[in-house]
Amino acid sequence: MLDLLVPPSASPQFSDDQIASFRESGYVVVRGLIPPEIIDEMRSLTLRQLADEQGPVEYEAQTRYPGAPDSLDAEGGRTIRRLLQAHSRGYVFTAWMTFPPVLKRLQQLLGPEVACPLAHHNCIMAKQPRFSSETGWHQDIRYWSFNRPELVSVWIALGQERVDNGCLQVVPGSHRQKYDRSRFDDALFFRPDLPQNQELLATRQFVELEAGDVLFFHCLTLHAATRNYTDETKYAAVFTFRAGDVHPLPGTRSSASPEILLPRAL
Ligand SMILES: O=C(O)CCC(=O)C(=O)O
Repeated sequence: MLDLLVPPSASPQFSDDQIASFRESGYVVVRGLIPPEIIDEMRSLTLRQLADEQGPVEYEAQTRYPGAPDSLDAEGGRTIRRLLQAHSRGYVFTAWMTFPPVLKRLQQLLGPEVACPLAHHNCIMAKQPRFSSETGWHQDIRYWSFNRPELVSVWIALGQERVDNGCLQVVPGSHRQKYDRSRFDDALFFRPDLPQNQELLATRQFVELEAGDVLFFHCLTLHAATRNYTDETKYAAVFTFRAGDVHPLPGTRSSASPEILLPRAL
């Protein structure tokens, strides 16, 4: 059982400036939010399950992202990109959500009732050196179906995230703009070939992280990442959260899986 007591050094909640920055930019980073013992356990489970190819997984070839092998049988096609269903892989992938400095921050962004849909993210991203692909510019909400686009994703770095190993890139303030459908391609990636889009993408920021750092980002924030150009795999655990009055639409993939309801704020 993990000891989730707040270490004396941990700041218990977002400052007003951090909340304002999240509302303005669509993301905020908290350094060292997740204690090392939680990160170590997440990382060792990840390494073991990756080595055992413990399913369910998504392979590089299945992403169909630029640079991915053409098929599962092509060289590198069965390189694991995502360990899916993180919550089923070890209690640590659930326990961290009730770590008070995390729960409090989720409630500051989403209100007193927070739920974690298991249908989206809920995975460990692995970006392996020999075979990894480019994730194009997108908003996470594109394949999700909720009554309001008010969800926050949480990206937990399980090791260093740098420009050269394919850290996340985000466009500050992109969650506050409305975009014509024509600015996205058929797969709902934001088209980097359009001059109007290029102007916006030129303002991107690279989100470099250390193990235990956490990126909170809005489901409408445009983000992307390159492949991993180093010789070490990059790992991150990623989950999404919704407010109490944001509901998955019936009959969609978003409502097809259960959710974890987090303890309510008093
Ligand atoms: O690490 C990456 O390639 C980004 C993944 C991503 O943005 C996503 O799965 O929504």
